[in-house]
Amino acid sequence: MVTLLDYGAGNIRSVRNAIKKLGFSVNEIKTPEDIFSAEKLIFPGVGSFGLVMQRLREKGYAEQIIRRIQADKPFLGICVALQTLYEGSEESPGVAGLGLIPGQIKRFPEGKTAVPQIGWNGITSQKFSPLLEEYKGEKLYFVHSYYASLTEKSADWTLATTDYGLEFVSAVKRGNCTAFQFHPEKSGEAGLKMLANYLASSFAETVEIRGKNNLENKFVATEQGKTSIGKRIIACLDVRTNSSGDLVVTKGDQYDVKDGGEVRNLGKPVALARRYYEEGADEITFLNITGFRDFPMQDQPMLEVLRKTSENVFVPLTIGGGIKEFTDSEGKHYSSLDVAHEYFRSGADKISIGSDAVYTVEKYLENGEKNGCSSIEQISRVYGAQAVVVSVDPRRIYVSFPDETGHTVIKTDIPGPKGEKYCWYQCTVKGGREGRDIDVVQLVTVCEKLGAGEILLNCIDRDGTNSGFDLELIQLVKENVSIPVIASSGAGKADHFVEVFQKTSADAALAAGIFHRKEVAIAEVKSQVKIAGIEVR
Ligand code: 1PR
Repeated sequence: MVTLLDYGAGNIRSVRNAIKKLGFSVNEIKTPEDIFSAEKLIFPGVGSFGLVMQRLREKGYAEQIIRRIQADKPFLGICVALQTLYEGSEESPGVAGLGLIPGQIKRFPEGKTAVPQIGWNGITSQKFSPLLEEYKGEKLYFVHSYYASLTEKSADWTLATTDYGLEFVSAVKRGNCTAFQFHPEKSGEAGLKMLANYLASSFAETVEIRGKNNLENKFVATEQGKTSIGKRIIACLDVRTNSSGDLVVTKGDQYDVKDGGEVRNLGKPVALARRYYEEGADEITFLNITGFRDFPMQDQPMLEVLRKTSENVFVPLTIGGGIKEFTDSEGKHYSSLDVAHEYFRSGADKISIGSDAVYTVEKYLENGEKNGCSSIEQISRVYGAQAVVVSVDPRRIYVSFPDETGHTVIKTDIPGPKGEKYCWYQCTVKGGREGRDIDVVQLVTVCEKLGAGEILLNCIDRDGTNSGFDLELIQLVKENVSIPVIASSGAGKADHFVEVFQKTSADAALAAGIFHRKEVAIAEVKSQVKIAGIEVR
């Protein structure tokens, strides 16, 4: 029996599903004392440092966690849970952490690497832990903007380190208390093995091998002695209801998903997502492409897709479509935070905002200031920037001269229909149906300011064409933001992935059609990318 510390924020469904998958049953905390008395405790930290600490204090959990760790009872913390063991964090100044490990959590410096770190990186072990047994240096999934630094005062806690612009502490351990900065429940088979080790080890065994500092077990992920983040390969499933009322995976050509008036049906969402997980996708994205019309809280099948998918898929899941505030027919108001909460509780790790981000940026540009009320701001404040993706649907607008428009213009190698040598990228809403007077640079820079953690960069001109990614668009966006950028639209062969990573600094590349139609396998993409000397999981 494993006890899960659920304090009501974010996606802990994946941890629960991973434990169940490994054959254990899951118990919930009912009273603060349960934290102390639990046989095995897992604390999956989700949300900002301040929010987590506030919830732990309000519920009377903080003292019990400290008591448990001081009594050396088995404890496994994940992500922000590792950070709460320290004295405080730059993320929430003035909020005290649990204070078991000396030191402050810091923010990754801007400029060197994209922040947040989102993706698969390695770990270098610094001492023995039964939890890392049989770990062969595979990459694990990280998603965070803040890190624990290596200091002399906290050195005896350091179990493993990772490199991301600098070397940081990616796992801590003292006695039976272990915490990981990465997400084992989102790290495929390698992560599940670590969870299995925790669940299988008995308290007595763990105590017995404590103190064994077996550096023979030390491993590093690269020959240079440093770990490095891989470029992510993402499978995307555009989902909508067809005329028979079934929820299907579809795929458009430049956003037109119909053939002879019928919605193209390329498979069932849950089964396809599982296939991509098993074939090695680093992430799965679902886009509810009629989300701008439908309201997700009434669109229960989509929530069910997430719930079912997360039972067997142990890599990150993103869901987009319809994330906005809404008033239902009975006058009940739902904030976009309510909608996002429902998605997170159903198994999503990140939510993706499309149309609503465009409207938000328009208002921001009109007023010149943040109002704190937009979906991006609200969700980012509660769940952290890393949980908020902005999905952009731009299209090229060609001009003959750069000063023909007030928008950011690029000189392009792909001339327009009348031989125009310049273009700007217009943002659209409602699944590309409506163009707005806002360009892609305005959109992404304001979204970053408002708290978005990642950009999913589609391109209507390339979508479904198999002609390769729009490299000019991708590099333009990369040059204007410091958050990670996912290149999307147009992949037609494995070489297109190599090209996008060689010619732009995209952090990930996403494709739909070629995977659905089985034209190229994910493994083939990864092997081509690897042969080109680019790091992948
Ligand atoms: O506006 O917040 O409700 O979100 C709606 C979301 O649905 C947006 O993220 C928008 O991109 C997406 N969407 C809406 N309509 C369509 C459509 O196709 N008719 N899909 C649509 C956008 C782009 C990618 C596609 C890549 C790769 N699809 O999802 O997977 O272009 O395709 P490829 O590899 O086959 O070229 P909101």
